[in-house]
Amino acid sequence: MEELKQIKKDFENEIAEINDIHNLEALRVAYIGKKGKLTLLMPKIKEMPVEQRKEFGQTINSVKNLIETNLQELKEKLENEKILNEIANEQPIDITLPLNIKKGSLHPRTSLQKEIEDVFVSMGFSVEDGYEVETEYNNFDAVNVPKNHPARDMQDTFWLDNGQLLKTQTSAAQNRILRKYNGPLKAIFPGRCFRNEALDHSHENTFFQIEGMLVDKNVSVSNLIYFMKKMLSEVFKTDINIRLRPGFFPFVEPGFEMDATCTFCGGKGCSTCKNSGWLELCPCGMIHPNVLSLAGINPNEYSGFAFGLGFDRLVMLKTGLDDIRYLNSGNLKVLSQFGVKA
Ligand code: FA5
Repeated sequence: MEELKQIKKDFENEIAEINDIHNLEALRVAYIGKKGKLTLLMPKIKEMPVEQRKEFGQTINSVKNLIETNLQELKEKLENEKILNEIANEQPIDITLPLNIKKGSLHPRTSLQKEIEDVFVSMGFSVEDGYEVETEYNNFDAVNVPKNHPARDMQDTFWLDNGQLLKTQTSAAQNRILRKYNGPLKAIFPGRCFRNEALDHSHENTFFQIEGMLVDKNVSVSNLIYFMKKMLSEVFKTDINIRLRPGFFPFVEPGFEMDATCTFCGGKGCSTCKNSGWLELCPCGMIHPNVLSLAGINPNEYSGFAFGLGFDRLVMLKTGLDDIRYLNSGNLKVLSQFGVKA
């Protein structure tokens, strides 16, 4: 019992000196570890006279409890102190400081494309992909422009050595998409087009079109007018009127040029619309029966409309940019004025 009392006393003296977690662990091992002072006393119970065992057993247990409780309390205290210390020494963060991070923005073409896609998707259209390198068949033959037809000369084509070409129009994807659905479909397919043209403020050799097709039973020109009017009104956030004039494209019959009320003067007449009140926006028409047949769709059962929006020109109208060449220039001074934060 004397030894036990001494152990308790020693422990209390030693723990009072401890101020870090490593020494605390060493103290635990020294007293209640496998070969600790208190642990080694335990077997001695058996050597004692029976009448002393009970008292000794209770005392050794209470000393053990006291040691464990003291160790646990100090451990928690030291751990808390460590955390508070770390917090106190942390570099303060000033959340009011300006961040010197230059964020990019979406190209005006990209943000308008997303807007237009959203409008069409909300009307049940899917958004399809086209290729940039295309076969002569898809770009011309499959859309009813046979070899040696003068209509091929309307588009100055970049030919590749292997006989393929850089697509001159998004219409090059028509055949593939018509085959994919093989019947009713509503799809738009934006894409980059290439023509070997002389450049000016409204002509690029690399430009974008957004093409659309709707195929079903009994589709008429009024469906075409409805969807185009709806799309333009959403994009320009105002009611837009459109009108159709006859236009020739081998893949539509009848074919049209579609004009919209000038977004700058609201139709009154200004320099942008050359005082006509109208802006030429996009060629369109009812899909030619040959185009449907070439894609394996029966033109007696199905009809449809198609349009090919000159997308860069729409971006110019929306942004007020007066030269198409800015759009491919990478000129951040110009482009960042219209960018939508990504
Ligand atoms: C076509 O490309 C037809 N595939 C469009 C079409 C689709 C008609 C479906 C009917 C049905 P066009 O060559 O007119 O048509 O070009 C369409 C639009 O692309 C033009 O109105 C113009 O806005 C734009 N575009 C054409 N060439 C250029 C160019 N070099 N630079 C910028 N935009 C151009």
